[in-house]
Amino acid sequence: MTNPVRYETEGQIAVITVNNPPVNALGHAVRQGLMDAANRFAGDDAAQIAVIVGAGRLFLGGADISEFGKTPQDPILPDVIDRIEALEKPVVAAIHGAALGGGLEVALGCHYRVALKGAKIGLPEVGLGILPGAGGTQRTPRLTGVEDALDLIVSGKPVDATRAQVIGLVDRMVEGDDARIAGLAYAGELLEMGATARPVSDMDVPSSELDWEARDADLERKFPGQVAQRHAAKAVRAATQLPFAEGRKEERRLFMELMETPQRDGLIHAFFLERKVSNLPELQGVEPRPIKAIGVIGGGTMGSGIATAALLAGLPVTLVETSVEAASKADATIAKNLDGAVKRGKMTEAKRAAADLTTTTDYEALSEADVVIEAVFESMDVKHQVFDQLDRVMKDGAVLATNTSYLDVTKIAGATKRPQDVIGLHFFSPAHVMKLLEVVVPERTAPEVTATAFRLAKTLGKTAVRSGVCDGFIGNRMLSHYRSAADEMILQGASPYQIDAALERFGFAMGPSKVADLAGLDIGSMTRDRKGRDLPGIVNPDWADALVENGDKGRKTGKGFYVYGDDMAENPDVQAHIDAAREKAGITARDFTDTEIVERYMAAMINEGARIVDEGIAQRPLDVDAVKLFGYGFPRYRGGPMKYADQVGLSTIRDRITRYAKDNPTFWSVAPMLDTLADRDGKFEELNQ
Ligand code: T1G
Repeated sequence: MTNPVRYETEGQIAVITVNNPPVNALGHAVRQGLMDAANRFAGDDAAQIAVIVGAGRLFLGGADISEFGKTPQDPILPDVIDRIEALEKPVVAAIHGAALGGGLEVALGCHYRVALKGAKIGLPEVGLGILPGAGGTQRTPRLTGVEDALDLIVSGKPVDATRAQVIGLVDRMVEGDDARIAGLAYAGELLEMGATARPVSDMDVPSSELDWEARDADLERKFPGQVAQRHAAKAVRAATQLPFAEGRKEERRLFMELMETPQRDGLIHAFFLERKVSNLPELQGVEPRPIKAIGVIGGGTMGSGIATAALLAGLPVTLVETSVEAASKADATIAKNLDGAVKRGKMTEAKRAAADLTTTTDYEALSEADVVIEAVFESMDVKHQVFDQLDRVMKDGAVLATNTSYLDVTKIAGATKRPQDVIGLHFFSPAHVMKLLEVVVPERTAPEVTATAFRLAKTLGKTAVRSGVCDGFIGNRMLSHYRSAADEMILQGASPYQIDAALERFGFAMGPSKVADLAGLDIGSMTRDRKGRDLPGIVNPDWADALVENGDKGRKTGKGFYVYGDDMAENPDVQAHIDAAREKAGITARDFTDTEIVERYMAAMINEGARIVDEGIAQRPLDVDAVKLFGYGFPRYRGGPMKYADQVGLSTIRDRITRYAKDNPTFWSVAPMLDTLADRDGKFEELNQ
């Protein structure tokens, strides 16, 4: 293997270039290369100053995440950085693109830092469930002060070069597009000034009046159940209380603790699956069709949200409605969405002014669109009418997408003259905010059309997951199962509020009754799927129907499982409806522990997830994880339901299901794939490879 680190001299300046595409991650060969380069520079009498640069699009992207969980190989990064810092001749980091995590820590080990305008500089480790483990928590506060260091390290959010200079993280910010040139120029100046090595570890940590206990309590509230943020703050605290060498030891100790957590494992799984999920074997080498103009049919919440998403991405949109009034209403909704995006800093004023939206009642206006997405009423008849029109007006090769959330996309496609061009794009509400896009692929869809859908998702900043055609696709099909498990528990004695609270403590953004309130209780009762059929083995919950009969349909009417006023409160009517249902079913209520609630809910989710993979609806377990993480509020630090199952152990999950099946064998039958894997002590992860 060629050395990823090159050493050369230009006059009195040594240039050390890291070239390890795609992101110059600090894998073993790079660490060894940097160590060798530092030693060579130390003994190179011709060179008086060194510049470290990254080849390609960025400086250094950080530690090589794929090495985590394996035995660390010497030299470890902290030692490499110490070696650089201990050099007697000065070293300059010349940053372009990004300096992240261990990448920034290398720059902090250098004596001077110059960054090109626009470079992203930060310590994103907490997002991976760890903390900066190569001196970052000790050196950063010495340069920026305690508050700015905590901001960087605990939020994990990078700053741009301009801000990095303001807070003292870099010495200089320059315009330009060549880090090597910028580094050489700065090094030349430093040489002329007679600048010397200036180790950050020799600097004092500026004093701080911070109440560390209160800050820790804040973090516990802000990141409930998560450990990395609090550990990271503890490491910064150590920097303020201990000499550098001791602080570093404490940083290492906290870092190693985090490395062992399932949260680290879950977050790293999430990092890689976010990238792998759109990397489909079937699309290797398949060119997407061009996407220059978008059509949207329907200007309701969904259609307007989809149009907003496209406009935010700078695509021109033509939206078709059935009447002039409806079209102008869509216009207003979209304008409001875009203005909101400007306010929240998601769109610049200039881009807002350039947003190119046409609303019309004339299908002919779509003749130039490359992709059209219909978001009309969920009825097969209405969809057929829309697709008849689209068949007539759309140009050859245009992609015809339906945003249905449960209708049979194969049937919709089959009714057109061009089934190869038809695909499902299941957006989640609000469509301009939610990250998930389920790409529903019927059998006859052309590969370029699927590739185009994935390209579109990327353009819109969404995470696309491929789903086959089935009731509810991946996400809602699973949802009806774990909601049913919740209903079963309510019937047997748990309260909806205990269930919500237990699952929120587990990490879900919202418990199932809050979700049901948000979606609207009339949208399909808790135990029925979206077509109103009962799921096998589950008693129909009369309580949700009773609420709807009462006019309490959830958030939109101000009352459902909860009463929505200034504060949110439990709806006192609910218990009587549940009592009635229990009486009817002849059930004496029993107590549930929070643990049992979580276990049953997760078992239902995992079991159905396994079926979905087995049937090929999802191609890999990681696709199931992605759907739940990016569309259903599953806690990222648990990596997704299938990852969680691997952590718990598949035979444990199977044992639980077998136990629940004693009372309700129809609903709780073990998925064949789960059974097979559990038999041989396997993991879902094997199927992700
Ligand atoms: N290690 C290994 N692989 C990585 C990687 C990394 N750090 N970063 C990216 N990749 C892979 C990625 O999986 C993808 O692979 C390809 O590179 C391109 O990535 C001691 C503990 C740098 C901003 O958290 O944020 O340092 O899919 O599609 O959009 O304290 O990658 O092509 O096979 O994301 O241009 C801290 C993580 C590590 C940075 C570039 N560093 N990376 O974005 O490309 S922890 C991070 C990113 C640490 C020290 C510690 C982004 C990027 P494939 P991409 P991009």
